[in-house]
Order: sequence, then structure tokens, then C-alpha cells
Amino acid sequence: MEKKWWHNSVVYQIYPRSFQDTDGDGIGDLKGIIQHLDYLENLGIDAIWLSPVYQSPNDDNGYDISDYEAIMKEFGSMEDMECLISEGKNRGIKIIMDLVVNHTSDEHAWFVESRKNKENKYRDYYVWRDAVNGEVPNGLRSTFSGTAWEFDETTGQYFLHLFSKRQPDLNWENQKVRQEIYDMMNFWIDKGVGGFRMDVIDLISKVPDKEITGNGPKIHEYLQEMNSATFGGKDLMTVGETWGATPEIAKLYSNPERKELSMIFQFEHVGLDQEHGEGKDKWDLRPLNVPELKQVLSKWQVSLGNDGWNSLFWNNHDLPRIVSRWGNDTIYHEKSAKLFAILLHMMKGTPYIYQGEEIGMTNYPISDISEAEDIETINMYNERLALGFAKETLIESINAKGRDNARTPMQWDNSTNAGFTTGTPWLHVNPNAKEINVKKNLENPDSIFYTYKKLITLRKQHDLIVWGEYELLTDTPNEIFAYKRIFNGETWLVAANISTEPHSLYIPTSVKETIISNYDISEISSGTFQLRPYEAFVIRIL
Ligand code: TEU
Repeated sequence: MEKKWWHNSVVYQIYPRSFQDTDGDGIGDLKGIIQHLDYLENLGIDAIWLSPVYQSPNDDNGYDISDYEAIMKEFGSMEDMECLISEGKNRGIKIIMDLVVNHTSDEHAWFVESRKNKENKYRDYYVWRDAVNGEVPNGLRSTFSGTAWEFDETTGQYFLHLFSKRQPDLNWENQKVRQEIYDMMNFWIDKGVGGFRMDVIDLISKVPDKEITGNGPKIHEYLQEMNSATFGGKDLMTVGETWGATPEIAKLYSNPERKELSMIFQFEHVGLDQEHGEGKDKWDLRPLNVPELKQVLSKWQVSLGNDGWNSLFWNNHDLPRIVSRWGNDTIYHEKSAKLFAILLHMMKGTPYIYQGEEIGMTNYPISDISEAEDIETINMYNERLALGFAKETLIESINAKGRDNARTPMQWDNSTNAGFTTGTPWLHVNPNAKEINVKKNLENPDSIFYTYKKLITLRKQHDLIVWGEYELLTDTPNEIFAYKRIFNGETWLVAANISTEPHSLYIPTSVKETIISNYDISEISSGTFQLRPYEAFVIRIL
């Protein structure tokens, strides 16, 4: 596989709304990101995945775009965006734009026109259908609860929305739509961006009349066309969000010879703590089974070979904070946050750090739905309440899996509103910011921040991490996730005890060097070694 800059890079995701406010409106902005570029350069990251900053009415916090070539007024101006790109470049940090092209906002000019009349030249930019027997066209459901069809009085038809009713799906069958998108992508490429994260890109080739939404028949045709018309051959990074991907599907998206994408986000590990089956989804809670986590992540580590590339993540703006979800955000907060950092960053693929993960930010439990902001959460609550679910059960699910958990403001210091804003924050600030914040992490050489910084440095120093073979240790206790990385005659052993109880690991060979650990360990010797609660380390054994 030809080496590319993103193969040994680490990407940092910023949710602009919650990163840093500079004008006191309680909402993060582009100037706030520029203000912290030195912090990110210190961390050592190579690129920023910037969640949408385009003009939007914020029905889905920017994932409902009304003008792809204008900046949301709360976030600043196009000049601010150009400054961010150039200031990032000055620090060797690329800006990866979030490309949301499965749907637009219902305030986008195309949709405003499309819904005016059936003869409108923009009508076929979206998916319109007649009622069937006076009802919705078929059983397609929105991810945000309810039917995926919204009736529009003006022309007496339904339009498709796989997300909110204010996010109408674009019709990618229409070549004019595709060309409009490619023109827009080239607008941003000409601005000097480093690539694109592609929102639910596996949905763009849908067959609504057959209720096919993911990985539709023309998905690879469209992506090869997009590649050729925009980023192809320009050394830009692209990552597709593909919730249903298997390793075989991932190769189709990310095999360099296919000229589609650089990599994809797969979510198989994300679904391990939920019930599966008819009508079940992330809100139906199930404890994590560590052996399943080992099996799933190891499968992804060995399945792609040289025919594809992995993204590595625990967190993003849609997921609960890992230290609360699968770690321990009380007694073993620091140990478990470092454990998940070590476990992930020693794997093969491009790691992603979500804002605040590098300091161990946690979930924020609510006690009433009035404290929730996210449309997905609120819609689920209302739908399930009407179906008879108990409020307590719904609040428990929201506290475990709600997207607001990831969207509480970045915790910069222990001042008012954690230094995020001088105004009223758009979403509650976690009160634990008094203890968990950037300032405190930077002042403590043994903090979670410096564990992430060291892991990023190690990736730059060792081709073993980037290219080495992966081998899961199978003769370990359930709770111990241990694997080897092997490259050019060198072997590293990574071990993590994902539990509050001690568990033993047999280390068969002599230990040459301790690379990193989250406990003070004078020495690790061969033989039986007892890992303490949430203990993780990396040793060189050959
Ligand atoms: O998410 C795709 C998506 O399906 C998620 O909403 C996911 O199913 C759900 O959040 C699981 O909790 C992308 C963006 O990441 C998300 O923020 C947007 O809301 C969504 O697409 C629509 O653009």
C-alpha cells in the first residue's frame, strides 16, 4: 500500500458549537478554534475533523445545511474560516470539512424551490412520492423516530427524510444534484482544506421504493465519480461514515486501487452494549461483554490487510464519553481514560480523538427531559413515552447513550463555565470541570493529556504501530484485552485490564523495554503478572 500522510496521522474532532466561545453568545465559534491551535499543536495532532460550520437553522446542530458555501453566523465569517485553514497550515494541521450531502436543510434554496410545484426545475433534487391508500408511501423510518415521509400540503406529496423532517434527503440519482455537490466540494478544496469526513455517505444511493437505504446499488459508482471530479489525486484525506459496514464492505470503500475513499468509520464495536433485534436500538441497554469487544476489534485489525484502511475511535459527537460508557468515571477515572487511550492508539489505523477525550471528559447525567437538547433524544423520548415506556427507563437510556453527553462545552479551566464562554452556555457545562479541565491536565506531567501526547509521538516514531502485524492473545482472562504488534523482527505486547478487579496475564518472554503504562511500574518481568484495576501497559518483548 502506497504510504499516505494520514496513515501515521492522528485526527482531532471539533464540535464547534461546544469548543470555545469568543463573543459571549454562549456558542462556540471559529475564532475560538483559532485561539486554541497552539494547544492542539502541543498535543501533536495532524488534522482537525471540523463538524459542520456551514449556514444552518440548527435543527440538527449544523447537520442540516442551508448554504454549503456560507458560514453559520453564530460561528463567524468566511474570513474566519480562511484564517483557520491558514493558521492550521502554519502549524502543520489540516482542516477536514464535514460533508453532509445525503440531505440538506429544508431552508436550502434547492428545497425551497423543489417544494413550490411539481414542475419546478429543482423538484427532482429531492425524493417525492404520492400517498399510498391515503397513507405514507411505505414503512421507511427516520433515525430520529417516526416515519421517514413528511406530507407537504403545497403539492400534496410526501418527501423523504431519513433524519429530521427538516432534513430532506437529496436525490443522488439526479446527475444535476451530483454535479452541484462536486462543484461545492471543489469550492472548499480551492480554499485549501485537507479533506472531507462524509456524513452517512453509505445512504446516498438509496432505493426508497424498495426500502433500501444503506450501501445501495450505485454507491461505489457515485463515490468513484466524486473522487474523479474532486479530491482524486490531490493527496486529500477522505473518511466515510458507514454505520453498516463489514470488513468486506470497508474494502470496497477504502481499497486505494478502487479510487473511492481513504478510509471509513465502521461502528460494529459501538453496537456491543445494546440489544439487537426487531425494534431494538442503542437505547435498549446491555452491558459490554469484553470478549466480544476483543473479537470485533481484532477482526477489524486483521481483515483489511493491504486492501483497506481502518479508522480508530471510541468517541465522537454522537456517542457517549468512553470513560463513562466502558471505563469508570469515578474511582478509576484517570486509569480507565488512559487505558482506552493506550488500547486504541497502539492499533493499526488512523486514530481519532474527540474534543475533551484527551482530558477524560465524562457524560453529564440529566434527571428530566427538559435538560436535553438533542433532537434525536427528544424525539425518542416522546415516541417511547407514548408507547408506554417508563420515564425512569428513558432517562437511564439517555444518560447512557444520549448525544448531549458528548456535546457539553469543552472544559478549559476551573473558572465560570469552564472558561468556555463569558455568556450563558447553549448547553449545560459539566460541574466536574472544576476537577477535569485542560489547565489542570497541562500542569500535571502525569495527566491523561500527556498520555495522549506520548501515544501520538510514539506513532510518529515507530512504523511498528503504523504497519505492524496484529495478533490477539487468546489465552487470557475475559477482562484482559492483550495483543501483539509485530514488525521487522520487533514485537510489542499491549495489555489492558478492563475491569475493577485484578487479573493475571502470563508474559512468556523476557521484557526488553516498557514503552508506556498507566500505573507506576518499577518493572514488568516475564512470567505471571497481575494487572491492577484498569491497568494498561505496552512492553517490547522482542
Ligand atoms: O450520524 C448518522 C447517524 O445515524 C447518527 O445519527 C447515529 O445513528 C445516531 O446518532 C446514533 O446515536 C450523522 C451525524 O454524525 C449526526 O450528528 C447527524 O445527526 C446525522 O448523521 C444526520 O446528519
